[in-house]
Amino acid sequence: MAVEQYEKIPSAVVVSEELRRRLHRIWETRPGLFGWIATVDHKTIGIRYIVTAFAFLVAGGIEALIMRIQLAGPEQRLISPEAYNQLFSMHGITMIFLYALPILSGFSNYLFPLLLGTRDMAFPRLNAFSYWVYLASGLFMYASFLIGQAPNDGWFNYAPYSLKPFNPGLNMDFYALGMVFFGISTTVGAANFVVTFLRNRAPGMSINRLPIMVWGTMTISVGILLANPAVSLAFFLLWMDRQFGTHFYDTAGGGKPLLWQHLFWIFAHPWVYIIVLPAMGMVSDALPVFCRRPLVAYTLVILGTITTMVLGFGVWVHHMFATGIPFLATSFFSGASFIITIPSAIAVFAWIATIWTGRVVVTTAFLYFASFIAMFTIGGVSGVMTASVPADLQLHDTYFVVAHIHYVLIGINLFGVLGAVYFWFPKMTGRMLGERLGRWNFWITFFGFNLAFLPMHWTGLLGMPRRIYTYPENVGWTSVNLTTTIGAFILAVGILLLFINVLVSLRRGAVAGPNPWDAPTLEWAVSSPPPPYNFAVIPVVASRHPLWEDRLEEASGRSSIDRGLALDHGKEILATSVIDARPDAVLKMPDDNPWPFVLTLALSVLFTALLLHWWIVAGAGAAACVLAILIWLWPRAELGQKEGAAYE
Ligand code: HEM
Ligand SMILES: [Cu+2]
Repeated sequence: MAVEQYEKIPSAVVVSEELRRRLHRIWETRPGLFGWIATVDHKTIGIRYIVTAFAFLVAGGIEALIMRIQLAGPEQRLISPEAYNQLFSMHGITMIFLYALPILSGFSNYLFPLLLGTRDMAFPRLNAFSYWVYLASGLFMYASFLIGQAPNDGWFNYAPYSLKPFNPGLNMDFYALGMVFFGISTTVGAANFVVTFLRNRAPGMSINRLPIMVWGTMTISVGILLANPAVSLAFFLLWMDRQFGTHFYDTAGGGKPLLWQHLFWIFAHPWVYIIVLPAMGMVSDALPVFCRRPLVAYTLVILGTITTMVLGFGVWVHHMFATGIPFLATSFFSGASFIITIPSAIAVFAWIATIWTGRVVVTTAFLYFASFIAMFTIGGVSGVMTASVPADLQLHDTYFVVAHIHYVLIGINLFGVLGAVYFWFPKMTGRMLGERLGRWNFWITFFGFNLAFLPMHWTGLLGMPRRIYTYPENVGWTSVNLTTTIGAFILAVGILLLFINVLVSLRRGAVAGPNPWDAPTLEWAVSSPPPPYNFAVIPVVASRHPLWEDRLEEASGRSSIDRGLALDHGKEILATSVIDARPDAVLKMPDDNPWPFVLTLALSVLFTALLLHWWIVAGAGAAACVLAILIWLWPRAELGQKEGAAYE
């Protein structure tokens, strides 16, 4: 719909203080404990996700540092082999599940409605629920440390070592049930992103005008919905094997350990793209701001994002080259793994071209994004090396692979996220992060990371297997390991500086104003931090860069930000059509609601009881869940939907 047409709508109003006050009253979360538990504000939930994910990053980081002290020299006896097993397993689980995805969900939750020009996510209560379940399932898995029985078979948890005869404690049960629990959070979260993407955009924000991170999150959300069932099933079957003596994975009863590997990796390879694509999206949106030009090859980058996700479902067997599967299968999956580098390379070239043809403003955020590109490339190249079967048979289960995963995960996820923190912190808090401390933070993190992980490629080539708690003196692994340990501590100091910067800037940072970076997208059109209702009137979008329309020629008209629909008869947002974002209907949004929290408590009781075999309590927990869902979903008169006829 053209903006001109939209402006003729009789009900469009100009923003006024009166309107702002009214919207504030409608959208504000109630104060006190009730409001804290019951809030459904996507901004609060987003920040909770980010803070919690950083807390888990610190936990996972401490686990890593303990491992690195143990590995600093040969024949050390700081921790027992069993403790080492639990540490590397919880480290991987924490980083992959409790940090890497949730941190991105945090940014997406905070930013989605702001980027899309709306007032909340499609399902605000589900959003609160997905956060609470994430927190509860994370604490559930971490509770295993309290009884000294944390998961101890690595994050990929191969059978048969995970089966009862070899692993009689509760370790595996914590992981198995914890992952089924956690899967609830990611599934409902993903559904929420998909629907918000499809139906809750500002009028005129057609799908070719969306920020890339929105596309990235949408793509991985579909990926999560397809991948998650495999892992929930895998862990459920494992739990059955362990509790009830079924034989899915156990060879003695005719089961197949390889079934585990297939189910796990058909989930987990897509997952590694799931935890990087939104970070790539954030860089695609934020990097161009510091190059003072739009991203090069917008459409190709989006197609590359989608292609990566689709191909990501067809390469899982490259984790299983060493299992003795038929030659034909290895060739196919090797080929597929080579092909998947093409769409990622497109993004890399697009970023480089954007820097190349832009006018670069060097900030801490920019430094993170630029180094992200370099490390992405290093991690990508070591990945292609392992995609070749003969090379992989040498490299498999050595430290080379550990170097590779850290280059991609820290390089893409962590560095992208750190840049994003510098970029969006002003929006979230109203204050700038200190640039001076920022430079220290960046250079120390960057140096520490590379000092730790670059030599690790050699550690692997020298033949050091991963997941060993110590090594003998005369095999030539000592100096590389010592270097890695020193690098790891420097990296930790770098991250610490970020936290210091955040704490200092929250109090004393320069006041940001709505758009400190002179950025083009809608979140920068509102105050920092944004008011509870985000936009006083629903904006109308005429181009991909609404705030740069005065200097770019791409817009057919002008976006309208202070004149539009007020939607102030209660908590209301606009539903728009899937492709062109034409207004469809006015949706009534739910108020603060404690039931997502209560349902999470009931689920926690259920899972804890299953863990401890308290079957009666488990039954009660399940009944409580049903009850909580019923109350939550009970139809209420005030939550209706108004037909949008008046807006056509
Ligand atoms: C302070 C930074 C970090 C250090 C020093 C570090 C160090 C380590 C070490 C020593 C291992 C165990 C290797 C072994 O014995 O096999 C490991 C494994 C692993 N790390 Fe990290 N790591 C760090 C950050 C991260 C991050 C940010 C991620 C992901 C986002 C990550 C993901 C993994 C994974 C998936 C494994 C494999 C676990 C397994 O074998 O089951 N790490 N890391
Ligand atoms: Cu893979």
